[in-house]
Amino acid sequence: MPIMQNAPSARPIALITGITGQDGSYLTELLLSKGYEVHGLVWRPSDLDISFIKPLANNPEITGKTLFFHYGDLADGQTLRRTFQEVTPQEVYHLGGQSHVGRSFEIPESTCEEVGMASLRLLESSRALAGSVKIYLASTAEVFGAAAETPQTEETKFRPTSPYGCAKAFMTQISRVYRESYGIFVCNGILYNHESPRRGEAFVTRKITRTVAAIKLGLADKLTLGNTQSRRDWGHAQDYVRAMWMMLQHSRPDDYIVATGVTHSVQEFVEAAFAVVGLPWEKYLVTDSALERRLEPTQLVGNPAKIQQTLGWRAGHSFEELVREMVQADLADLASKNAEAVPSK
Ligand code: NAP
Ligand code: G4F
Repeated sequence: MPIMQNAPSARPIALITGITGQDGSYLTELLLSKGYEVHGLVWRPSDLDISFIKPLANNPEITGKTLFFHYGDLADGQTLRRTFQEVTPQEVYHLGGQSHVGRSFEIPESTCEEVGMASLRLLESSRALAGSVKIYLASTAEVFGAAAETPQTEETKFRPTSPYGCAKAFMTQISRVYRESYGIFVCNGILYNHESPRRGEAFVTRKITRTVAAIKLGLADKLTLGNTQSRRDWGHAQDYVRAMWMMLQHSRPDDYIVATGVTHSVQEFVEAAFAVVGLPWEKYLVTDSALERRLEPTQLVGNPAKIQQTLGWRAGHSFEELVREMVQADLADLASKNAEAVPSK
């Protein structure tokens, strides 16, 4: 995939880190549909071939015209600064970095480096840019961890329970310092779990829908999970990337909770997913304590009143619609891959 430099453009210019991830791919589609020129920081070139950005990256009507890729690691401050200077973005959406909470216990140093220090590097690169740049930072409900109150608001105290949550808390707080000290337009979206057919398979919802689809197609015979009593406030990624864009269109930079305000347990997600394919969950669900985390956040549920009242944001998908969409997408994907694997007579 060639790396393209941007030509002078009348379109608004956005730079996305983590463009190959779940949110990055949906955000790219949203911004392109709004007439933006989109630049994506790609960490590993091979990602373009396997990520959900591939259809756009392979479309000659888009790539090199309104969509451009730049290779760079978030650990590399030089590259980050150079990319900023080449692209001169008006809006930056910083979505890149290790995003798995459980994994952050295994690789705490690199998680804190990618999530915490890389965000500081990005703020420094923005400070060096002449002109105004608006920045979105991907904060998370994990900053609340052992939550001091339920539901959480923008004022709730940070009490993270994972290395990932600590790194995101640092990012959120240092960016507030930069906003107040240097007048940088930076917004933190404190996002609760958001899912879609593009969710990574290591996260519980996609693990469930992928395995349920595989069981339905006769490709698997059990679903093994850790803590099924754990509850999450689950929304749809497409609604949440819309919230990111809305934050940067407002006249004043601020931080916003993005959540549905409703929780479901992992067990409820499992039951809903098996109901889509008409199979009894009791026959297939197995729990394994080795998959449980050392420490879990308690009662993570967000109060989205501020973003609803200030920006007019609303979630557009129900829990049931989300589960159905994910199961059906996995059924279609696995069925087509399976058909490819079996030579036709
Ligand atoms: P994701 O699918 O895991 O995407 C993360 C992206 O970052 C991927 O493109 C990944 O590339 C890239 N990346 C990882 N390490 C990098 C590095 N060192 N340098 C450059 N890029 C790197 O995550 P997501 O669900 O889209 O979430 C987007 C952001 O929102 C993340 O920062 C996440 O922590 C945060 N967030 C997510 C949720 C949620 O429920 N989804 C909620 C709150 C906050 P590879 O694919 O090659 O690893
Ligand atoms: O799907 P999960 O791995 O997501 P988690 O830990 O809530 O983190 C996600 O949401 C955060 C926002 O709240 C983001 F900041 C973060 O980047 C990420 O997107 O786990 C959800 C729950 C946990 O309680 C976990 O213990 O599911 C439980 N679970 C039970 N069995 C499992 C499994 N999680 C995973 N990944 N795999 C299991 O087998």
